[in-house]
Amino acid sequence: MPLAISAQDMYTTVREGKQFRVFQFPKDQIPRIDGDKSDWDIVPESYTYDTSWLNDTEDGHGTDIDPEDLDVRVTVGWVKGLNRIYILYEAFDDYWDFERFNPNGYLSDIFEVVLDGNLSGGPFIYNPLIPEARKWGDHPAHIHNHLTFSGYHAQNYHIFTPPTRNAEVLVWGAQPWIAAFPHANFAYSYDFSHGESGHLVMECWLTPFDHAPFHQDQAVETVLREGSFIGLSWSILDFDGGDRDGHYNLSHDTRMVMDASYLCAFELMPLEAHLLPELRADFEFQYLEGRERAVAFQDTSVGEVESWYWEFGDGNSSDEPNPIHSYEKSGVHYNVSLTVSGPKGKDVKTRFWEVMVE
Ligand SMILES: [Ca+2]
Ligand SMILES: [Ca+2]
Ligand SMILES: [Ca+2]
Repeated sequence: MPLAISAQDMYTTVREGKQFRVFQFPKDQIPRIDGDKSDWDIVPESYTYDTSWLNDTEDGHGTDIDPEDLDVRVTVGWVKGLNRIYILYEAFDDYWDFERFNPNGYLSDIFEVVLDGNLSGGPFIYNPLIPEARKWGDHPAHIHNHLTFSGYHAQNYHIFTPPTRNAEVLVWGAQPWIAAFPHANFAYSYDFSHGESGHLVMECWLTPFDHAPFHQDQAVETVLREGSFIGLSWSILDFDGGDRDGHYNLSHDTRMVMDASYLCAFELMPLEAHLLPELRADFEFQYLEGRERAVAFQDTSVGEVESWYWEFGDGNSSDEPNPIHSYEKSGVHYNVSLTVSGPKGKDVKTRFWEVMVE
């Protein structure tokens, strides 16, 4: 179950507790990762965070960002039942820089994304318990910190825009495997060369993790649930042919790149009303422990329902919204049906052979 606390309780400093939103795609309209953004046309504009949400808190631009220098739009989505965060990144840059190499190993303009699937918060690059780990190099403390701590409970993706040398991502952490398919998937669309201006589209999915260690087989994905929150932020590192020109970030605090307490709270939203059917019958059920052959049925229909009619498959029926039914015979599988009626008509859901009483 989602925790019954608000994002405000969890993030009191970042963006004054503002709750950002993740759009839910219906399962028959999942975005195709192909660089064509038309499958995002169903997303209302209110889910898109443009340049006006950013602040360059390190390189001097502040919130006074010249759209002739950099202009971006970021939209985030999810699909109920899949542990994936979909991102659409649309950007204009006056100088796309993708032939550079700097001593930190960053190639090209960077769209830096940090994801904390289970809102653990806290530092995730340098362990504050081992201050020596802040020193680069082959100091044993640094190596130990890197392999056991960096990116473990929150993950930092330096996404190249555009890809360079066939690389899409540099993972700042000890788990480069998180950027490989099927944990992630990237596609781009752009028509410019190094040093030119132009528009770029990048769409991707990333997998959220409760923890993602060096050893992939010990990783635990975050199970995404409607109404719960993830930690997420991004920063655009804009290089325009020289030193870095900007560190434009959503958190308004560049500590976001290494400390998950500076991420923003994003809520996994339900489907927008216009994407829901007018009426669709559905239900779930649960076997009640300690009560022999008793099954609790729960209506999960979509749309306005005025009356319910349950057929339990043994000749008995009920017109309660959420009945509990005790079967007489065990060792049988039952076909259970729920018929719902409302202003938009009538609909029925049958679960064939799904209710089996021991
Ligand atoms: Ca697409
Ligand atoms: Ca620029
Ligand atoms: Ca640039």
